[in-house]
Amino acid sequence: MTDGTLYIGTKRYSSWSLRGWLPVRLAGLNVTETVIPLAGGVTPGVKSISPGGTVPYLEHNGARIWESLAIAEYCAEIFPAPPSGPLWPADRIARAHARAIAGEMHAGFRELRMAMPMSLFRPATGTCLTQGAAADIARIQSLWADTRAQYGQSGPYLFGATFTNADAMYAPVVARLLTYRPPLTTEAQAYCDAIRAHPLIDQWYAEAASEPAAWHLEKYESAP
Ligand SMILES: N[C@@H](CCC(=O)N[C@@H](CS)C(=O)NCC(=O)O)C(=O)O
Repeated sequence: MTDGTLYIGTKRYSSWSLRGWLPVRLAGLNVTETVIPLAGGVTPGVKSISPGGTVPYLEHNGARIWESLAIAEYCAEIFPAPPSGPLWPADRIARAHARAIAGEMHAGFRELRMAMPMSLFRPATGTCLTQGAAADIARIQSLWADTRAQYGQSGPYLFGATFTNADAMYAPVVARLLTYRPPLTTEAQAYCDAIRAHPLIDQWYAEAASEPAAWHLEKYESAP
């Protein structure tokens, strides 16, 4: 018997699902995971289950939460001190910065998200680096560098040794950069490598690799 269900989309493509799944797993919520194969547009199985019509969607002990950032906040609120470390930085100023950059990701970087959809195993040619995507990547590298310079001295993540909700919000960006391989600064590449090496990211990639071939969508699998 679990405390609820986390609904997510196909792991090889669903960037928002990864943003919700990470805090749920970091917090150690005892929930069943249901993966709904995405249709690559409107997915009837998602529309019928989620109040917001999107995944991730979490049902937990009576709470019904859609929107990845709301799931991240919920996890941090009910499990403020999981073994992996706090989901938001303990320091108030650092925490405000973490929420600002997480919010910037949740609300923006549309050009990057459109030009380079998350597709974990797609063979990439690098031809999809539009001007808008390049501008988004420049801003992301700058905010990563700024955050790490201010708060990241104790480890490889944005706020040091602990993988926080801010890292969870940017993990799908890392996945895109690893797939499409645009030019990156040495520091940004090191951050991407650290995120990819995290055990939960490794688990996500492994589970994505074992999804049924019938769930694969041709438009996200062929080289762009
Ligand atoms: N702002 C939402 C975005 C969620 C979202 O767009 N999820 C996609 C999957 S990655 C979705 O559910 N699409 C609807 C569908 O496939 O019908 C969040 O942060 O959770």
